[in-house]
Amino acid sequence: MLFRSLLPFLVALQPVLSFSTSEPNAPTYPDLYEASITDLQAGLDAGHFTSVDLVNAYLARINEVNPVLHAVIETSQTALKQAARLDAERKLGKKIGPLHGIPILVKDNIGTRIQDGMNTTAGSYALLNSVVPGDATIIEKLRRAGAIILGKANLSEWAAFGSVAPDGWSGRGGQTTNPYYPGGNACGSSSGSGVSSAIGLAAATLGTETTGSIICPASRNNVVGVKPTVGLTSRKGVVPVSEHQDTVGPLARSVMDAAIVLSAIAGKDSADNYTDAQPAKVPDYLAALNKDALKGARIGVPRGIFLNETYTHVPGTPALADALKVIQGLGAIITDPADIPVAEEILTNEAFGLVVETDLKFGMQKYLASLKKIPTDVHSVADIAAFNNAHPDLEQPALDAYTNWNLFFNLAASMERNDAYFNAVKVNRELGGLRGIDAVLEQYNLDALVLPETIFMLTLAGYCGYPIVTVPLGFQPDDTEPVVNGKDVPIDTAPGMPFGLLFVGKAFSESKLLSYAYAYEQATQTRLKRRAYEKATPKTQLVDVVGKECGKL
Ligand SMILES: *[C@@H]1O[C@H](CO)[C@@H](O)[C@H](O)[C@H]1NC(C)=O
Ligand SMILES: *[C@@H]1O[C@H](CO)[C@@H](O)[C@H](O)[C@H]1NC(C)=O
Ligand SMILES: *[C@@H]1O[C@H](CO)[C@@H](O)[C@H](O)[C@H]1NC(C)=O
Ligand SMILES: CC(=O)N[C@H]1CO[C@H](CO)[C@@H](O)[C@@H]1O
Repeated sequence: MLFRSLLPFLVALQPVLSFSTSEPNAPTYPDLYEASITDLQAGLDAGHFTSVDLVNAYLARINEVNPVLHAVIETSQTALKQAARLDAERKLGKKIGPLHGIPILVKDNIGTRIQDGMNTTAGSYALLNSVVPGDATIIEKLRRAGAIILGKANLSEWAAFGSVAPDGWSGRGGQTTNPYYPGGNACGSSSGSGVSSAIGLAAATLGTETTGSIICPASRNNVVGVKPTVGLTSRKGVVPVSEHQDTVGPLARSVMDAAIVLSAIAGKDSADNYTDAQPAKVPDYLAALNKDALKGARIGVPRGIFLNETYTHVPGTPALADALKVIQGLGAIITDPADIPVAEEILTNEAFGLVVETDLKFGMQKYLASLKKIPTDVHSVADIAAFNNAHPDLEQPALDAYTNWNLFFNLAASMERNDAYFNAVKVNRELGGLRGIDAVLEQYNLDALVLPETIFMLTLAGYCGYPIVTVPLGFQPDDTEPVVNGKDVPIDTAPGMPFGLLFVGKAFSESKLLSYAYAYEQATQTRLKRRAYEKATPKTQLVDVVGKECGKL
């Protein structure tokens, strides 16, 4: 297996903090800010630390920085018990999967069994103490791979498609902020997942995307994000926005970690028939990683509105030229520009709102009907809007810039699955796919597109449910003048704020996209060039917890 053959090499490459060198078998502890899943498995297998130690260390790290960053809403009451059980199994030589004993945080819109003592609320008090029927399918899969579900990450409430609030704000979790600049925007809606992955509050995290909600926070927090093709990962048990666009994927500190987590959560699920469309067998995403993957690859650069400052500010644009040189240096054949003729239609496409709002109405109704108990008695988007209006103290932050509270819920409430809706579904799919991404790949005979993170590409790939992988590209320059858009409004433009590079391809091309991202990552290692600011950097390390009782931390 590639996993095993790479192990010694990777352990040697990663920064390892060694605290004692006097004994021959002295334990070495990976720095939890960077530790990869491979590092952690090596240390766990060698007996240098346990999964209980890992959980204690991550919980302490969360407690340290959460008052500043608000990245986590809740932590599991059973994580230590899960860890102890997995430690005991490891001792007996039983490893149930590649994530055995590895703590993972998941976005708060992903259902977790109530036995763990955690809510599933999408950040809203409207779902506080609601009872889910059980784990979401992807959580079951994580557990089957051995993962410990450590807690729930904060998010833009309702994954940003309910009330209109700042990125990373939820009623229950407060305002998530970026660890690379005080008060910086962590982007959304998987804000807490991006932040937690960035500074090592867990080994990796899960997010969800409808339009940009994995890729933007991954990009803006200096981590790798994978937005899988819609239908690669089951949405059963996930609070929905749009069945046509929603997808669940990993945010992680390396492409390899993202590939390990994606391999664990991908797969068909009879409870989500969109997963019927995926190939019969889940590809081995780890085996696909190859630092020579870009040799001979045909890569196109779509420009036009995607990178035009008249339409959108793209902080990564100045870094693109150097990235293209690297990609070319790795043997790729670059077509630049490889423009997408229909791209400007994004600016006036009314089908998007029609599809997402209609899906939100009916998807939310179905989700709420699946719950075993809802103390607030909300059963529809209209009920949630009414709840928000009745509880402005809980559900409406006092910000001048955000007044149109229930915009999406109000729009959704009157939608119907009529001819206009079904036509809009078709328009979106074709605009993103046949006339969009498929068309440009075919016209220029390309394997993939590459460009800095830009909202319009996230939008286009969202329409047709196509995959994107983002990998760290750079940071806003140190002499950037911070742009403050209002009191308490997260800051987008500031020194040191990260941005990512996107690899975009056709449906179910994740193996290819991951391998290109891996080749680029191995050649550049941009993530390692900068760390979070002091107060956003957790200090607890394994050395502080190994051999100590958690109560003494
Ligand atoms: C949800 O959170 C509340 C308040 O923190 C807590 O009392 C309750 O036990 C949690 N619910 C579940 C199912 O864990
Ligand atoms: C899934 O099943 C529903 C209900 O049977 C059906 O209307 C829908 O077209 C199916 N969707 C897909 C993508 O197979
Ligand atoms: C950006 O778009 C504007 C308006 O369409 C156009 O005038 C301008 O030439 C474009 N800029 C570039 C660099 O293509
Ligand atoms: C785990 C944790 O720190 N949760 C906090 C999340 O944010 C809310 C609102 O700020 C706090 O009340 C929780 O304690």
